[in-house]
Amino acid sequence: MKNKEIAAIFYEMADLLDILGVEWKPLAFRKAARVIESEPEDVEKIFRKSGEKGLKELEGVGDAIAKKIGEFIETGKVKEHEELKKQIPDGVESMLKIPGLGPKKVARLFKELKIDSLEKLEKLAKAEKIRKLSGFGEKSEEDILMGLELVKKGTERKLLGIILPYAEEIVNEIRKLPHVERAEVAGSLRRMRETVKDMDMLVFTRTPGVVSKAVQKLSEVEKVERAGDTLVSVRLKNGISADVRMLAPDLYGSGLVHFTGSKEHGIALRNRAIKMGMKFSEYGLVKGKKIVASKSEKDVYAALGLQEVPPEMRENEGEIELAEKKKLPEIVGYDDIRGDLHTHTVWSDGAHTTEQMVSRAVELGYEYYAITDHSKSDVVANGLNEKRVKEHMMEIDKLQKKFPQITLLKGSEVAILTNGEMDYSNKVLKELDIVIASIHSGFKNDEKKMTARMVGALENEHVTFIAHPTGRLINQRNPYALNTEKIMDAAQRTGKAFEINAFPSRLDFDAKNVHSCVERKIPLVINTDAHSVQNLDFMKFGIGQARRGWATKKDILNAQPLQKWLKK
Ligand code: DGT
Ligand code: CA
Ligand code: ZN
Repeated sequence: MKNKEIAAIFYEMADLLDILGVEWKPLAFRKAARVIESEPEDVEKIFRKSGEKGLKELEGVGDAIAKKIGEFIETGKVKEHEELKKQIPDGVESMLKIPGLGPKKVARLFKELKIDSLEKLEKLAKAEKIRKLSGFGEKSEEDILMGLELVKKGTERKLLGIILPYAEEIVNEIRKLPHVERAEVAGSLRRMRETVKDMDMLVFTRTPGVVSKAVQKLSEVEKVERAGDTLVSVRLKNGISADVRMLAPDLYGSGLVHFTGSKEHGIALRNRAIKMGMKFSEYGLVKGKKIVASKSEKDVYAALGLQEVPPEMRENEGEIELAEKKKLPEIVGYDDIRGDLHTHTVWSDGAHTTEQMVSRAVELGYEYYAITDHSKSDVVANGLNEKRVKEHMMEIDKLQKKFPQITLLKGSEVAILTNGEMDYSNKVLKELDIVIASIHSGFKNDEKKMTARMVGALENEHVTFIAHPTGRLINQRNPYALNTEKIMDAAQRTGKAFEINAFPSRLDFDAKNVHSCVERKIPLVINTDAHSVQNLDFMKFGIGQARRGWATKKDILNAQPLQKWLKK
């Protein structure tokens, strides 16, 4: 059904005509768009059956518009639409997304200030150039800047840690629908990319039509963008889009391989299939008319002469060559982590008591668990002075008696001060089982200084590892100016580890840096940096990045028994 697509074109034409200052026509296009998008009958069917005459029976559809609908159905395009787009840069059109900026204002910004992109709009608003136009004031400038933030947020890729749990919930709902045999998350979510554009889901069923309708009615669906028997595209209530594809159960393997991607990995597989005289798509690996493999991912890879590649490695970065030689690394598994080494409690800025956190760690089946509240200079985080460190240690000793099934480690997340010194003296550090070194201040130091601070911490004999080494916050803050080569050299020299922080907005080190550490044999630890009991469940996102960086169990200290690596 093309109704939605046609409506979208007419809406866009109305906007473009508005910007050009054309009168009346935009109104007519908008009216027709509204009628067409809510028309239950397939407009294409009406046209095929009774031509433009049939279309004109729809309200708001006259000669001119009926002609354009016909043109779109026949050619997939509307010529006038294409011509309008040529007259107005995309950036000008995108300004319409800013709340409060209508076509008239956008037209003036374009004509009078030559603003043709959101970047230029932001620049001139910040330079206080817009308030000089008549009809715009200081207030409109502020509104524009605020609106720009909103628009930017809407186009940003979303955090894996926020979207994956949501997607898993929806897939579980789908699994409960009648006629659904299996359902899975696919796309970048399944590959555990740190951010995702949208949600891709696959549903395996023998009656796609029935399932399609049920999916459209799920309570989380806000708007159905596209509905068919192979694909339902929806916008969910949290603002993210989801593509749900329906496939026959026998296509479980080929469907998953195709829609997990990445695109680059998929292209490489298809080329390989062609070289072997076959064709690959979601409908299977096919030779002539015979389906060679489609039921499981393993079957598909095997028929291509490959080991099964874990989803997190499917980026076409050398994994196919390794899979061909049967030399894929055995990457760390989601059940391999034996303890969390970076966690907080109410003693500093955590939400839960030490006992509540430890109870959850026991439930998670950990062998060991480190409590690492902030050090004294982190005043905003209610860091502990030396006296409170001692008191907290006594509490941990008591809890250890209460929870003999887990080894509790006394730790601290110790600030690396701007002068390069650690926030506690060596005498205090020596008492701790785990010393995490973190940068929480002086983010604007230059590269030389920042690198020196980090290297200094690595050279301190009591430090166990560096937390969130680059300091980046996804979509919010860039990494500090830091020479990662140099700090990796220092870690190699001192035998120290780096953290893969699993907190959704951090994921730091990222997969690329993880891979460098793996190549250099620098040990890693994966931790949640939990500030609440719920946060302890973030572990899998960190493991996902470790897997994306090809880390094996032996690259990860906390995937190994304590006595294998803890020197104290
Ligand atoms: P995203 O959405 O940007 O976070 O990343 P993906 O990988 O989920 O990309 P998406 O949603 O465009 O497509 C989902 C999967 O479908 C993708 O991983 C592989 C497959 N796919 C999509 N477009 C193409 C294509 O043009 N060629 C191939 N081979 N596969 C594609
Ligand atoms: Ca996707
Ligand atoms: Zn922390």
